[in-house]
Amino acid sequence: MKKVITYGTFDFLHNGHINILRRAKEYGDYLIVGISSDEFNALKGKKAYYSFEQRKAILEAIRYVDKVIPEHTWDQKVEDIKKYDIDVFIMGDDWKGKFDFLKEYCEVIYLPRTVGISTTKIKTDLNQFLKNG
Ligand code: C2G
Repeated sequence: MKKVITYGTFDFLHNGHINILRRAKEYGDYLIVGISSDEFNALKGKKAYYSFEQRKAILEAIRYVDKVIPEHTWDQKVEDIKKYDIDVFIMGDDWKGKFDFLKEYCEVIYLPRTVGISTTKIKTDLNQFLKNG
């Protein structure tokens, strides 16, 4: 069984998230997603609207996702890759190059981001919508 892993916050789930999860699954048979804990989000300078538990429940409902694990630190990826016997590590290309050190343990692939959507854009647009009705 070919196993794939990816990581992220996945707040305000949108089509960009779905696109990367769908494409990541195409590289294997089993997709694990490491979801950033609320504490790790703070380290990333992010504050998610949905809690870790909520984001975990949402991700577990997606047909491409086989298992969700917590992401607590930047350094856990090597341990996760070994623990879950991962063949392919996938991230959006906004991270291009940042995880090349994992090539020692598995294939590392950066996929093009989905243009025109982001959690930040959703928040900005929603604010505008609420102001203008
Ligand atoms: N993504 C995408 N297209 C978008 C938005 C996001 O392909 N329009 C991808 C990102 O490239 C990432 C994944 O969706 O691979 C999750 O994005 P975020 O939730 O923003 O995750 P991030 O904060 O980048 O956390 O250790 C890695 C970090 O946890 C990644």
